[in-house]
Amino acid sequence: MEELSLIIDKIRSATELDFDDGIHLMKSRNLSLIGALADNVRKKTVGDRVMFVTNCHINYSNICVSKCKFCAYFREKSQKGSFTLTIDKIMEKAEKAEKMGATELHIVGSLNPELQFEYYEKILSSLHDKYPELTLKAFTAVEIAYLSQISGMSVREILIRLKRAGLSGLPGGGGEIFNEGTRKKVCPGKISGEEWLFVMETAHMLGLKSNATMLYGHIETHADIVDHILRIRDLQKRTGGFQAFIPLSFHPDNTELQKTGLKFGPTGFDDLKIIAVSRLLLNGYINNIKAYWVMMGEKLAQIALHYGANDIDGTVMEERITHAAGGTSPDHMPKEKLIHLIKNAGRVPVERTTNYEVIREY
Ligand code: V47
Repeated sequence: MEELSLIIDKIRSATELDFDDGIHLMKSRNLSLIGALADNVRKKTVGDRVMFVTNCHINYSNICVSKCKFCAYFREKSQKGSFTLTIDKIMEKAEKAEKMGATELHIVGSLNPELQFEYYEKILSSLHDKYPELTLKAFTAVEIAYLSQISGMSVREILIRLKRAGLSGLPGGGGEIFNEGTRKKVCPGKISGEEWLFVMETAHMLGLKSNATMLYGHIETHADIVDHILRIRDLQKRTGGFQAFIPLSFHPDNTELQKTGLKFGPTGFDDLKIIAVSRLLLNGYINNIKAYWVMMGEKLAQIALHYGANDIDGTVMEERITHAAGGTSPDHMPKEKLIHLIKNAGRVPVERTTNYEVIREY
């Protein structure tokens, strides 16, 4: 308790926490206290509602030149299991999702050198024409930067064209960990943290909202984690364009990092601490902290609702990235089950739109 007393005073007086406070929190083993502090901030900021979305993930391809060392999802074109979906196939998946009541399509894939910009534009325009009610949250900042690179258009032009084709906003993927040294070790083929933030800033300036993620539990340090969250906070102060922060719990199975000797991902203790520290560091700037049940597991994601999280993501319907890396959660979750998990945690389930408008309170 004493070790955190200065931080407790700051939280009580609504003073912004700084880098050193973040390190202090990360080093502390007093999870129950940190969790209680975060839970209290959560209650004051967003109350007892827990948000979820009826959504469907569509992965259009897994053929990728980035070859990140934490990723078990990508394949070479010649490898067994490689795939690229046709527009027709994507439409089929969207039809199924719409029939199941989805309000959001979460569309991400890979850096596939055989696909041209027009393919991405066509995905959006075809979906938007046929299903104008569906919100299209598509393509990470990394994919946007790649499209700029292969097409010669600026990031801004790419985003303007995709927005015109039906893009509503960007998912938060590809953030990984911003620190240059660590990033070079885990994803040397990917854009830098600065570039990721630049794409997000450009999107926000164009009125496209986005999420932000952080991949943790691999080789990063406490300083990397705090630095990552604070850089997101800094951008949020300028744009206000991030809707949610989503810490992603690393799954090592079938990854290059596992082959280099990294046997284990984060523990449950780490998962809950990161949720709580995220809530405390982002307090006043990003109101929605998401416990992504696919990566955390449904039971821990439920507990995370008492450690600062107020969002549990959605029905998902078809998940490939975590499952390729040994994830054991189901790849979809019926709405009724999400409602049950939230109610059982003593919270009020609220189905939301992608942009956090209330659809229905249960
Ligand atoms: O960018 C890849 C991560 C992300 C592994 O914005 C891994 O609403 C753990 O960003 N173990 C994609 N994580 C998922 C993502 C996401 C998910 C749900 C909601 C939203 C949103 C975004 O998954 C990648 C990468 O950071 N990832 N491999 C792995 N082995």
